[in-house]
Amino acid sequence: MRRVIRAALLAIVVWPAAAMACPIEQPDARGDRFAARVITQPSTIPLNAPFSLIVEVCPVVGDTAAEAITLDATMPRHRHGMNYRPEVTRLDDGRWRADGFLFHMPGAWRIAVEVESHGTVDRLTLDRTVP
Ligand SMILES: [Cu+2]
Repeated sequence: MRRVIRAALLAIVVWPAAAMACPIEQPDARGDRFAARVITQPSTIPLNAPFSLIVEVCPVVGDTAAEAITLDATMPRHRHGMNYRPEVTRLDDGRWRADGFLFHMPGAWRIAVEVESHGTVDRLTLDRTVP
């Protein structure tokens, strides 16, 4: 009896990961193992004012779900990053919200999404320009 219950619990725990084939048709960023859709709030990134990101991540290889993500941004041409560290919170399976992004200069920025899964990190990047 106990074994049956354990098997049932395992099925419940494993099911969401197995069900997560990548639903993102046009990802904003793509790595070796994961793809992401990144929505900024507001949709136009403001200069020198905080904004948020909604990040949806799904596997493009296999069906291993993302366990955690780390977000950062840099200006590659200027070789510097942000002066603030965004706070990332998990919304539900495969979705995160990041608050406290702030781009203090106009120009080309690169947002990096590092996706952790089973002890590995997949790095995805997307470029955005702040007018
Ligand atoms: Cu700069």
